[in-house]
Amino acid sequence: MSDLFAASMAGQHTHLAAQAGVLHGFALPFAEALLAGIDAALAAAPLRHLVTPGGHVMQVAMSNCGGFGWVSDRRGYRYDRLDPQTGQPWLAFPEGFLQLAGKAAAAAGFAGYVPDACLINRYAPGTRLSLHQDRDEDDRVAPIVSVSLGLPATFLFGGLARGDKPVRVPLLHGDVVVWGGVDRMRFHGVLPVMPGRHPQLGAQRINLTFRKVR
Ligand SMILES: O=C(O)CCC(=O)C(=O)O
Ligand SMILES: [Mn+2]
Repeated sequence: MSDLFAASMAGQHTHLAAQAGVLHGFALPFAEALLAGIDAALAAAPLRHLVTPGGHVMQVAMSNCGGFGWVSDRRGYRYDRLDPQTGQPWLAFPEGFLQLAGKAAAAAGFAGYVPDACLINRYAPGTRLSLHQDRDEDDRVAPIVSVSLGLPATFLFGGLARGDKPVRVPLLHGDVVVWGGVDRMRFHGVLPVMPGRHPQLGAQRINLTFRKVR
């Protein structure tokens, strides 16, 4: 997609469902702060490929910041206050993270959003994320605020049943997807990221998903 297209979409919202939508370009004013924060978070807790309970190595490389981090191993999926790899707490939300998440949630109709976790996902070209629900959080109503940085991607946004046919949502650097309330438990995923180079991030897509765990 061209820069012209990206610029023409910035500031627009795409409605996905009653309580879900895309805020095009919403994170662009925060991009510099987000990239600095991601560097700091990854210096404390390097990206790693987690193992699923079934023994598969995940394609997406992951880390976390905030009060809780999402982790997976042979024992299951869960949130942990400590990085199992270092035994240390995850880096507290860097500058700008809570502000962006709160403003994006408010723009999508969820006032007063205060997340306590941020999963950092790194997609190399060819990497996908299969359809799933975010279901390890105690709070199943507060929104997920999902920020796209770097290479474009196609987000799949499905229904409340795994078999519901998902819509394909093109996402660019700076786009934010928000889903909560009655749409909080919708299935979603990401198609394989196409090869390319992003001016700031190079050959990768980074996604931040903010969640309210407790
Ligand atoms: O990368 C994305 O856009 C979605 C990530 C996601 O669904 C997750 O981390 O649970
Ligand atoms: Mn998810």
